[in-house]
Amino acid sequence: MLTHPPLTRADILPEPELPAGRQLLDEGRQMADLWSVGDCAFLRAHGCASEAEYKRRKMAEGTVMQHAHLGFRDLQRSVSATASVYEACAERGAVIDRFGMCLDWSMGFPRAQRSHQTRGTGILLNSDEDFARLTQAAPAAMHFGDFMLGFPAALENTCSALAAGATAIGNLGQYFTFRLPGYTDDVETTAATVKALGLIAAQPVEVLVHSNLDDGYAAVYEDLTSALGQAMLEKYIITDLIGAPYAVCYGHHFTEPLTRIAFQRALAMVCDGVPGSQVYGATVLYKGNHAENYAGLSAYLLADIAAQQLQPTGHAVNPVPVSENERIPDPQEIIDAQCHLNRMKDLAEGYLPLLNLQAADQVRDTLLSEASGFRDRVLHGLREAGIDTSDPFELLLALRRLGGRALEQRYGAGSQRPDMPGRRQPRVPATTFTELEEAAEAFLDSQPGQSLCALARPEVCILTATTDVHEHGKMLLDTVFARAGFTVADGGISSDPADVAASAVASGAAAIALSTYNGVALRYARDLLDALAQQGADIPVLIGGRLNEIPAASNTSLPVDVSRELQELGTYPCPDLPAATQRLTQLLPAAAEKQPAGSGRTP
Ligand code: B12
Repeated sequence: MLTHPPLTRADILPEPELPAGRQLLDEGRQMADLWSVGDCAFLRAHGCASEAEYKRRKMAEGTVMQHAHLGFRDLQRSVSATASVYEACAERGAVIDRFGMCLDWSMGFPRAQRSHQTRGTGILLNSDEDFARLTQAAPAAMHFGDFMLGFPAALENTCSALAAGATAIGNLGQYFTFRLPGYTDDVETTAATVKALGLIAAQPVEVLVHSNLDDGYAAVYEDLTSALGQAMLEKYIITDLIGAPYAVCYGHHFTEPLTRIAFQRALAMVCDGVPGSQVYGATVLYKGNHAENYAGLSAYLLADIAAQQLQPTGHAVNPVPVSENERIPDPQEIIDAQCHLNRMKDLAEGYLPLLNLQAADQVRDTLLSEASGFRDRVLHGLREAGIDTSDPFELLLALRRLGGRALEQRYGAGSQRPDMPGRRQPRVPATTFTELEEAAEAFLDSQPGQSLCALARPEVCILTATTDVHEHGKMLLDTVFARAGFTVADGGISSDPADVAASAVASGAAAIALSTYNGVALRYARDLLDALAQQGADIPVLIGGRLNEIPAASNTSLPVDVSRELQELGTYPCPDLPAATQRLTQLLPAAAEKQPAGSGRTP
């Protein structure tokens, strides 16, 4: 059994001096005289002071709210899409209560530094006016979440969002896991975030601090009790230490109804009275074509509508368009998903009398008791290590530096797994991990999987890495390559090209397997090949995930496939694991000859 040496302050916060949380909060609070919640189409249309007030009204009426996520690189296109999606849905009787703006990751950098940063697929807002154009585009609440809190531009972006009339601002979840390319200053990031939180807390109207748990550690915790414990820790920081209302979002990785509903019912207890922001669609269910993805959409909408009708928590339901696994959706696909939700709200009603919530409430109770244990163990462990857990700056930075995996390993609820040192047996398993495990096993049992096993040898090392936060593709590769019998080197998550090249050389990798999703495949591949060439290394690069980019001269703001360009550049685009096996068979012939076909795999 793995025993962890006790943590010390020097392990986590070795700096002799760090900013004081209380002072940062004060700096933010003092800015409230200059920066306060402004007017916008939503607040005007509904005569309310904040989205929280609106949500409480809808909860009392028993209305299930609708959330639409949208954002194209071109601002004018985003503004007109917001208006036209709202109107087209309203004509069909579907009311969009709120929009979530899918902002670009370069928004995380302060405005003065943005022009030369790598861009993804989202909107870039560069001034107060840009934010206001969106909040005036439709009478729905405008939620600015991605790349706001948790980044060096947190304060600047929060000022603009408040002035434009936004009363739900996020995304605390991203603070823990998202990284900006080429930028590593976590002290500056945390200081900017704490100041922004001080400004939010000092507003005379209720401004919700939104956290998408699945953007944060819920994507890496194997146990849903840790994910709920994370919500408790975040609430402690946001509400108890800072004095702002904390609004949870969850959903991407909750693929089956029992735990999806149980988690919502547990959150109702944790957030006592503060409405949730939204429940995100179970986006990982989208694996097929549009027709198949509609089944996933209907399945989680039924669970979410029922959950809201049985116990309203204020989470607007987010029907994710069925093109989700291809690229960012176009406006018609967003309209279709919203109309689908609206119709499902009628149809779901007939199911309510059939639901027996006993099983869900048993899971809820386990979640609640184990999650509070997790929270208490984390806080106790950090205090013992010499972290001031009453200082939001110290606590945030310590949680971020430790990382989700280490927090769960040290303080998770389940017992340690004798078969896998460092991992625990989840009390309420997160389905993503179970599904990745099943996908790895199914592949290894298949004919291409057997060929990969035959090719593998411990002296052949494959380095895996990701260009951005998406790490499930990498987890799958790690499991498959290791079980096939290769040595796997870790090139990291959100790694910069030069670091991946250096790690590949240092580990003597025979191939690099790169997973990329953010619409930066081509630029990243070019930089990686340059970095390898600078090191005098000729290591083949297999690349998979979402191989697309928005062309510089695009008038649709939609990304296009760049597989052919990646091939011309000299990398090996792989749509799936069988394609990777085929490539490796060509690239590692020596190993293939030495190893007789049909050899076994590592347990
Ligand atoms: C889960 C998910 C997330 C999670 C990631 C959690 C985590 N820690 O991993 C969260 C919620 C955090 C997230 C965040 C974002 N996401 Co996301 N996400 C997804 C989602 C739903 C699944 C992707 C995934 O992990 N699949 C699991 C893997 C195992 O399956 P797979 O993708 O089919 O992969 C197969 C192959 O491609 C292969 N593979 C993968 N990599 C490699 C590499 C090699 C070498 C090989 C051989 C094979 C291989 O393995 C699989 C088996 O065949 C997709 C949509 C979808 N349904 O696919 C969007 C998606 C990838 N995300 C997207 C976006 C835009 C984002 C954000 C930028 C949104 C935002 N504004 O905040 C952020 C990222 C921010 C950042 N800093 O990078 C877009 C990308 C758009 C594009 N390029 O066109 C997508 C397509 C959604 C969409 N339609 O808009 N996301």
